[in-house]
Amino acid sequence: MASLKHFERHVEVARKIIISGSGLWKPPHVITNEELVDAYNAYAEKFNRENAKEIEREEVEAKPLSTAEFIEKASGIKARYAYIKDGILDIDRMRPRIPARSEDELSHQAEIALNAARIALTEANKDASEVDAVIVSCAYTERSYPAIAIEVQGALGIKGFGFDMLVACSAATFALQRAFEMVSTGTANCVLVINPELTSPQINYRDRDSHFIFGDISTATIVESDETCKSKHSYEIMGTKAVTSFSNNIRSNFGYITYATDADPYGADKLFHQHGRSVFKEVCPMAAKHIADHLAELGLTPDDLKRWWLHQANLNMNLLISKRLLGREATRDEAPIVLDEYANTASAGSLIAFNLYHKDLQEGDIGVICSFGAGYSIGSLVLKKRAVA
Ligand code: CO8
Repeated sequence: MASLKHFERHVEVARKIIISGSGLWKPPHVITNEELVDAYNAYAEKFNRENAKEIEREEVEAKPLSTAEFIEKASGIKARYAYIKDGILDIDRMRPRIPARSEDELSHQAEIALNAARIALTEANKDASEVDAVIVSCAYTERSYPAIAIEVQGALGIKGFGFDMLVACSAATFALQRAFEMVSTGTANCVLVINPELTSPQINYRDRDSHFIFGDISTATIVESDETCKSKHSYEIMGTKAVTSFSNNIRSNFGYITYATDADPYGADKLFHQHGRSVFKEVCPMAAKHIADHLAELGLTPDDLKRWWLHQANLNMNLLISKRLLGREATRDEAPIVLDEYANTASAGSLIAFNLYHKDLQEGDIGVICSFGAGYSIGSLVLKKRAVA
């Protein structure tokens, strides 16, 4: 025990762990609320026409209509990016038409992972040869193995190791915590963490309650020590904190067991579904307490934060969380919102906010990256800006 303490102290003194670069890649296609609602409503009206008799006999429930006004007011979302738009708005399909790729081709998810990774490497002023571990962490991977991370590692010519991990909305923060630990203990010197959130294939565009929530995106982050860091903008990771608590309120039952259970592999329960109101009510206090506890452990208070890079699921959730902690709603400058343009991008949301809103911070400014969502899972990293090089 004594030697472990000594080791921890030694690590603390010897190496500061740094976020030295980040990358954000946006898909080329945008879908506005209006486009999505028009397609959903055309589908719902067709369904209701075709099932008019059953609906009248109360054997089938009529599909309710969606509105763009509701979506923006309830969530703050105005649009989202789509990796492939073709097929999503086709009311006879309502899912993207993603071309299958052969085993000899780069996979879709590795491609978008690489797009963000290359930007992060440039921002960190790093060559791929200086990276020695790759983590691909997101809500879904398009296959079980070989890991997408190893495919990316191969494409970039990185020596070392890579692995995939899934933690739904907290995949990015949990992976950054693993990277922090790896660099702290010396199992890796420079870790590339990538979040290729290809959510569109898992969205039920026929479900009025959730058809608007998600968008596709890819983010990447470089974690290394101050000894190797040579980037202009860098952040010391002051501390990390993770918590999970089981809940059925957000689920996707898609999985390899379906082949053996004879369940419908394309059933609605295999796609994303949730009890959104319950999630809202339960997760906001959990996330607020989590941030308060994490700051207290570091001898800080919410007033010490210059920036809140919060998970981007719902504008009203973020306002409520900041109000609980500050006694007032955080301003957009303090807690940037990217939901209007990007929608909910699963684990990447807080990292999009970080990518877009960090360079203006001054040396010594403190911020928190915090994710919250399915699991439930909550993850945070408290960062301190270093001198601009
Ligand atoms: N248009 C018009 N009206 C609607 C619509 C719509 N599209 N949808 C619902 N309504 C109606 C409802 O029927 C209801 O009507 P009534 O009052 O007559 O019953 C009324 O509007 C209010 O409905 P809700 O109470 O459901 O509305 P909310 O104010 O709660 O807003 C939200 C719904 C926006 C979903 C909100 O509850 C929310 O954002 N909750 C938080 C959810 C959350 O954070 N979830 C995390 C999910 S992400 C995650 O964990 C990662 C998963 C992995 C990624 C998955 C990729 C696919």
